[in-house]
Amino acid sequence: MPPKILLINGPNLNLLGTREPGVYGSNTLQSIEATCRAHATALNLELEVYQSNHEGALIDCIQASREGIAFVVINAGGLTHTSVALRDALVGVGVPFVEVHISNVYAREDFRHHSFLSEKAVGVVCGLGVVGYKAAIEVAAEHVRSN
Ligand code: CA2
Repeated sequence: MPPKILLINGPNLNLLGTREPGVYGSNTLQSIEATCRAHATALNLELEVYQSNHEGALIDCIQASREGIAFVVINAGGLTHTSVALRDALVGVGVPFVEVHISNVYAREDFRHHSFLSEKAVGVVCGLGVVGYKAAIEVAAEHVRSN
């Protein structure tokens, strides 16, 4: 059985491809998930995907990842900049994770420059669009093979 990794997308990322293409590109969340699944399969990983607009649901999903998930790739959306609870969940389950942002958060408003997750992440990718998700999956592949 290939190792399982989990891709989590947070609030409003279900709107990808419908609005703000100048900031977030024109790919839908479904197409990003399909691209990530194909990339994971090519790296002999199984990919589960989850998106929610609700902080508590995201925390439940992270807690459930204790069972059988080797690595998490997460774009927590706006909760990145506000949620101690999401950080606590990620630290609490102890599953290694990479933080992804489609846009370059450092080229945007100051409030996007701080992340409650980064300090606990294996690494952070931002500003690379879909490529950033693919890079995070490659990091997951390396990580599960070397740990
Ligand atoms: O760049 C990213 O991936 C973000 O995580 C996206 C979040 C934002 O709050 C973070 O600062 C950076 C927002 C997601 C909203 O996505 C939309 C997509 C299309 C249309 C409207 C919103």
